[in-house]
Amino acid sequence: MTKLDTLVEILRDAPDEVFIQPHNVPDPDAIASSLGMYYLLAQRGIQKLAIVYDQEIEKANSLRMLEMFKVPMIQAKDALTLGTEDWAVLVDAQKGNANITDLPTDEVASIDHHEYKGNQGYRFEDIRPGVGSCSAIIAEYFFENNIAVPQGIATALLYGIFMDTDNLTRGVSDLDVNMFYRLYSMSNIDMIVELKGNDITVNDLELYAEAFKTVEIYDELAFLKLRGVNDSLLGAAGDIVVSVSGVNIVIAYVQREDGIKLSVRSTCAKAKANDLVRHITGGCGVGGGHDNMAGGFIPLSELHPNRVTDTFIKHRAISFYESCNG
Ligand SMILES: [Mn+2]
Repeated sequence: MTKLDTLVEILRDAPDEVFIQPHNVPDPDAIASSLGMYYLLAQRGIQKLAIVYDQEIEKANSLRMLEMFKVPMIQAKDALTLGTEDWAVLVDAQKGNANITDLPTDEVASIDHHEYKGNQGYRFEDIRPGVGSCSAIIAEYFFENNIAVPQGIATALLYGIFMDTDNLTRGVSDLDVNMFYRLYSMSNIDMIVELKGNDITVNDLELYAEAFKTVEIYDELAFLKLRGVNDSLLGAAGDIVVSVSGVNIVIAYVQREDGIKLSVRSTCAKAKANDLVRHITGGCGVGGGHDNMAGGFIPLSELHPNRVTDTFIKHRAISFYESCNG
């Protein structure tokens, strides 16, 4: 029995609908994984199936993906039939993480590549933190079960692997490379070219321009502050700054109404992104992720009124960095 067989067998007992749910503000890897999982489950006869996500899709390439691949995703607020009798299969996400809304559904399964959050009582879990993308895990489900991958889905999964591994350079595992290789010949590369040409909007460009002016460098560390609500740009802006010669660690953050959202990048083995973000948010927020990329959040209520946020973040990051060098 394959993993997919096991999952399908469990889902056959679903009392009502089965919702596939990626993390909030879905990125290309989350969208591709949801689409792949939707196809697999539909193909295996699971009916009453939908993809639901919370919040907004912000990035231009993610929005373009929805159109190009006709991804049947709906926002949680529009999922009128969603209720406690329904089941959810989480993809590219785990229950209890700061990046996913706990909807009324019963989360019966998780397929993910983020840091393991511990036993959350799923009936099925396939969580592989060593893999660079969730798309690679979903692609393996197709091949393991000899299910032909339609061109659109192959292309979406290829793009998901591409984006989450920063063009096969970040946190790449053998599985990412093998799946990339197998999907490549089935994919439509013109579509990838088009997606790459839809990375950012004109409005994003303005936010980037403003954010890059805030960059402060301290040795291998760089700080970047973004304005505005579109916090999905955080990681992308961080990726650009980490490519600056001499910079190996980036702390990008945005002050929102409800708190501070952080995104960390590191190409430095001794100062890992997940350890750094946990150090910054220690005792006042949540943080986690991979060695190379991580994220965190500090709620407004935890922010000390007499401590300037920028200074607080810089102080914590620098003290962590110095301790790694010490
Ligand atoms: Mn992912």
